[in-house]
Amino acid sequence: MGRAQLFIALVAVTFALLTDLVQSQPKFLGVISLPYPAHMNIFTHTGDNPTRKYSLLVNTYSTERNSYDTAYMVQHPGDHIASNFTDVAVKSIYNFLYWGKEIQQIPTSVLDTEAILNFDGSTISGKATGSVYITDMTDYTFPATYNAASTLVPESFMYSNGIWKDINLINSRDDIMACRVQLVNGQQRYSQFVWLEHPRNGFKDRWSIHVLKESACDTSLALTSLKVGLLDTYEVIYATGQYTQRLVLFWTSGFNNNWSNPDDITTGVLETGREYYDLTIVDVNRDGNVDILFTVISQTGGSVEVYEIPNDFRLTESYKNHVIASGFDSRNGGAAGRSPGIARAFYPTTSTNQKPYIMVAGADDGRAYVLRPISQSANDWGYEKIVVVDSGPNEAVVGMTAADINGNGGTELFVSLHDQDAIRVYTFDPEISTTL
Ligand SMILES: [Ca+2]
Ligand SMILES: [Ca+2]
Ligand SMILES: [Ca+2]
Repeated sequence: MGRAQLFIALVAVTFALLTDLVQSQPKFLGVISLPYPAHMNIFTHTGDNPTRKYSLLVNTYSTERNSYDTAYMVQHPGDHIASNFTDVAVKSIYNFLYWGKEIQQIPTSVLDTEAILNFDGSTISGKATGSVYITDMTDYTFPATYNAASTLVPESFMYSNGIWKDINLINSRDDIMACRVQLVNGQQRYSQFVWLEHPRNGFKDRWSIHVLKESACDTSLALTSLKVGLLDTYEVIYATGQYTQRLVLFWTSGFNNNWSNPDDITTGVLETGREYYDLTIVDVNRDGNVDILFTVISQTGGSVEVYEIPNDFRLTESYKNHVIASGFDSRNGGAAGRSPGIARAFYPTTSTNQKPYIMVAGADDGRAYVLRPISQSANDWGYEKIVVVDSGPNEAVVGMTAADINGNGGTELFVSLHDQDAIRVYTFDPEISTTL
């Protein structure tokens, strides 16, 4: 090998290493400023313009008693990368929240319009009456918000998230399923698996709340459909309990997957004794079978874990557990501090023919993480744990979400720094040379 070839070889190796680095550590793009940002999700608009396709939904919370919180939409951030988001429009959607939890887009098919679903409720005095808000975005100037969980006598339930599903198959309108909790002196009084019935006369009427299972779940839930043998397909819901300290599944034997009769629903218990928080269903190791991705939150030693679902999902002892990240410690010093928070799968680029990365909000440890699979082998559950940002101890990082907001192939990652009134934006676009 001559000098020139050696030089080219070295450059090629260095470039390969750098490229690898680019994929691991996203580049910082800018900051969107708004007070107390927490949970976030992407909102997808109809229309073809790639830089106007996405907006960012942001929930907020203040820990002050009797205070109200606001939900925001950061409009079309993909149009504002050049200015580092200094000129992005931040629209207030609703400002009577009690500690915003998950905020998510309602599929356009449900209400035939752009709409947002929002959950709240907390343990703070004066902020305990949680709600399930539906916001009709037909008129962006004056969005209209309805509480699907309102009752004649207000009840103190905390709601975290929910799923849409036509549960009773009667009016072919999608209903909402959720897990909710009522606390008395910090202890759970009720942890309920419920469904909220879409009113016959449209979503602006009063919704009825039906309890499906008591002492069941209180935080996250996700729906999937699973085959058993060649012929049988079941709808299955996996759910977490932070207060029940149970990780459970529900399935229905109701006709045509009707979930409205509690007697048709069987509960399976996967695990007990830890605080189970976030849960999604995704094929983590890309072997063709969906898995349960969930977080176990704790003051010390929190973790991100996966359960592989066996051929017959009802055999709870046959689920296979993999801890993919551990050692999450709350650094806020308080007994209520927990880490991590949410863990969600995403792709750093448009190539989806590989294992997804996992974003992990550290919650009370003040950090945001990305877990990068160290190999593409379905049997390898190893991940590199990358700290995207560390906002410091005594601070909270609750929200993370991602999308390619300018349509150029590299994914942008949003991280909310609650105590810095800042949403930091990063990109996995290898062509952007801004440094972290
Ligand atoms: Ca229905
Ligand atoms: Ca899998
Ligand atoms: Ca991009």
